Amino acid sequence: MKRIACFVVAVACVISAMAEDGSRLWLRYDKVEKAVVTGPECIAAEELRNFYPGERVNLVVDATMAADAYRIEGTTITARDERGLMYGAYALLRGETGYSAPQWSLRILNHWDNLDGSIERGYAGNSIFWEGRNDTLIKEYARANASIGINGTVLNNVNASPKMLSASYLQQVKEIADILRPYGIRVYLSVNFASPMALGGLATADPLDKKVAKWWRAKAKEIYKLIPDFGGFLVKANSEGQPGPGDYHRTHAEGANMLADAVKPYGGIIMWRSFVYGANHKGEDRVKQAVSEFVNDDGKFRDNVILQSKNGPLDFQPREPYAPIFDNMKRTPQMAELQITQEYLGQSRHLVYLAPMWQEFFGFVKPDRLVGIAGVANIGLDKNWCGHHFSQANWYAFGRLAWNPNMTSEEIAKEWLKATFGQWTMGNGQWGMYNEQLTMGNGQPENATNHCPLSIVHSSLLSLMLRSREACVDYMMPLGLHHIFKFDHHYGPEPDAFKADYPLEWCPVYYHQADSAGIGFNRSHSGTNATSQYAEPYRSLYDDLRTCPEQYLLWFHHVPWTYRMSNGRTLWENLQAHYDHGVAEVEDFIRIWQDAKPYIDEQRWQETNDRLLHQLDNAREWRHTCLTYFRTFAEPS
Ligand code: BDP
Repeated sequence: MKRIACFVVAVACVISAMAEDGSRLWLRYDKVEKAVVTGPECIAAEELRNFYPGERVNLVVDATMAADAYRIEGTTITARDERGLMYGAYALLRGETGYSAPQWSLRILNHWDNLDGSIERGYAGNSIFWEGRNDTLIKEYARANASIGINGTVLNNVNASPKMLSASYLQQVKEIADILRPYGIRVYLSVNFASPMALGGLATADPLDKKVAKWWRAKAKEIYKLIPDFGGFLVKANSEGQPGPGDYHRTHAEGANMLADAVKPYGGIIMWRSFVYGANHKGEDRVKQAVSEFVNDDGKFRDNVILQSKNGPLDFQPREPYAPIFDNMKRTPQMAELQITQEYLGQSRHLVYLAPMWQEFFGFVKPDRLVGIAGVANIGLDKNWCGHHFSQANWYAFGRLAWNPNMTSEEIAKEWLKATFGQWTMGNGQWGMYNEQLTMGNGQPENATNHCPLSIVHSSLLSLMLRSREACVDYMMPLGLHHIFKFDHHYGPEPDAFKADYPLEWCPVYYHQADSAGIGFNRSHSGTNATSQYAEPYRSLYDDLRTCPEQYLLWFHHVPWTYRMSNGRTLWENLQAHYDHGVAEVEDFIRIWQDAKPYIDEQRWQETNDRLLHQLDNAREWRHTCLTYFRTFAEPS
């Protein structure tokens, strides 16, 4: 009886299958034009007047409130200024109440967009900023970011063209900044350290050369004249062929401080990246090099320099232990760089929800140790912005975690699903869709006696998202394996790859070290001793094969194929089981998606389904290629 009742309610709520291309993201409010809004005329007022379904909202300015914070009591929003009111307005539209303040004042997207319009590691079409620039889209982009609290954006690739700082491009930056400003978003630029030579005609870019420092000061002045609230520079120096202070035997601190002095009078900052390897510490285990490179600079940076480091010590792998540089730089403000674009997690072809991965990181590097957060954007000119409809969830999750890293992955996914796919708001505040055949995430048919079917669909999609990252780890590189991707494009497996003319640090065989004795990279005290870079208790925990968490096992240890794992089975058996599980998970995701079909609009359902089918093929390819190759060592004939 209960089932039937739910069915009737839900069917009544199913929307007609209208064409949906995903371009509206999570901002799918119905235009109601109902509320009378009192208070300052601003973005908050505009959004609420258009979309708030209640009768009245009061916007109150209170100068004693913290920056960006808001308080929602009933339908009164209080904040320090219009920006806080704007964040409060989007929160009210989400259904929030109470007080909220962001964890960090720097919540920044990093676009790896090139001036020719292409995007490094972009999987959703060309740049919205360069070449195909589209100001309507840029405004929508600003609004989407504002709705989740993002307040800064770096407009160009860290592998920066010196042309970025030419007068004609700076004029374009000004125009973009003018569009973003009302939404509280500041603009930053990546700079090429050798710009004074390439652009200014100087003979050197030595940071201690007076003419070089003068050139940067003049450039800063020119920028701030155009863009008074310009945020500052992001710098990739002496990394992967980029120029830097090391070219003149200067330290990172000397390089960063020279730039910091140039922007200091205007309140600008320098975000200096620690992603450096292969220069001064060539030959050393790559995951150790950032600490080796930077530890002597600790405490030597100006106070407007922030060291920006990737969450893991290698490079945005599906799973890495946290980067020990966060333990080692004790007197340097630090930011974490997360990658929203799924370079190593199936790009825009796999459904992988990244919030669980980022939360894992915050479990080790507590948010209060950081002064800001950056996310490498996954946005391009594709109709749905991110290539995959579900990749929008990663942009959303980044913003929400940048505001409040204590939110759970589940809370964020629920919010996003509701805003993106939940057009059915039920009277009791529940939302969802109904399908009798739906199964719970674990594949067990749901029992009608304990769940209303509405919540079954809800929990199925939620469960799919929450399991997706672990599934990806399992079918790609379980148990601490890493970087066994195909060369260059990082999509698909190539465990046997070794190219003599490439740096060793780019070769999969260097990372998995499979041989007849076992598999894994010995980074314990008997190996490269990378474990010594960690603070306790992790140093000891990771160093000992018996206490190392199994999810990092092959990251830190070279382990015999016959090694008995905690479940009593051998390493080789476990490795195979992980690959099998990863593939089985994707099969289940497809079942869940099939069952949701009647309740999702046609276009988004079909496009997501096509990608899921492709994901399954790719997951099977990973399993087959990796296990076939590893078997030659584990089970020699
Ligand atoms: C790697 C990317 C490369 C980036 C580099 C970086 O493969 O394209 O330029 O990181 O972060 O993940 O600088």
